[in-house]
Amino acid sequence: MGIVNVTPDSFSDGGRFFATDAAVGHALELAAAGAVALDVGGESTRPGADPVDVAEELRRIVPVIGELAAAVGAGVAISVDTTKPEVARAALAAGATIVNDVTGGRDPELLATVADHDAGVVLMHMQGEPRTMQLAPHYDDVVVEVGDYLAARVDAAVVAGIARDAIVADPGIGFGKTAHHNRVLLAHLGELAERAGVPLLVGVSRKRMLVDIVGEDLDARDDATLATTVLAFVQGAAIVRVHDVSRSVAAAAWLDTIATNGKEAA
Ligand code: PMM
Repeated sequence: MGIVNVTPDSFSDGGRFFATDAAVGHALELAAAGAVALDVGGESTRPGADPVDVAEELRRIVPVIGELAAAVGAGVAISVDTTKPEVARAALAAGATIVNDVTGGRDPELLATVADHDAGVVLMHMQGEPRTMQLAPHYDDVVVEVGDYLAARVDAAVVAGIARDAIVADPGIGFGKTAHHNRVLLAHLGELAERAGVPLLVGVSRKRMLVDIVGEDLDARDDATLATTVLAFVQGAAIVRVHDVSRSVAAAAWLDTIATNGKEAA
């Protein structure tokens, strides 16, 4: 899944793709690089970010989604990264087929909207909310708590009328978690997927936990992202959400080749 942030304050691309044309052009490059989904977001969820109102979020993303829906082939899905039912509804009407909700469908109206449109949904775990989530994250057992939370959100989505095979769960790396919590979750993706009962999506791309290891340099951050992509796939994740799609697509192909050759040799 390629990340298309249509925000002036995104921490990772500095708002370079704020204009509609630039966002569409960037998204099409990600599709050409092999993305199977394009995740279009108009509200930054980075720690401490200010909320954006519905009208502004719609103004940012609906034209981008409309243009992308007309331009991409059937093999590429458009996802909208939003927590607001009104925005989800407009995005689905404009051609998106997936809603990526970092609040895990806390708003029942969002789940009902996804069900009404027969759309897919990504349900992410977040402790607290973006403005305050990094102040004092606490878990007694982060794998059990995040896994059981995801399972409960999946159940809520199914009760709302969303098909189980249209649901993906996400442990929410960096969302109300310390560096230690993030690392424990990444080391237990298989157990998390089992607890959640649906495939997992993992987003680590260019995040603070990598900056803490390799520094601010973008190339180094993308190399470190690649390491987490490989880790995520080896641990059984189904989808990674990344800025640099071509690196992750290449790594996934190499991983497949190596794993297949290994099985043939055995
Ligand atoms: N991370 C961000 C935004 N949306 N959605 C999902 N499902 N998972 C994530 O990890 C996630 C997300 C923040 O990162 P960005 O500003 O680079 O998009």
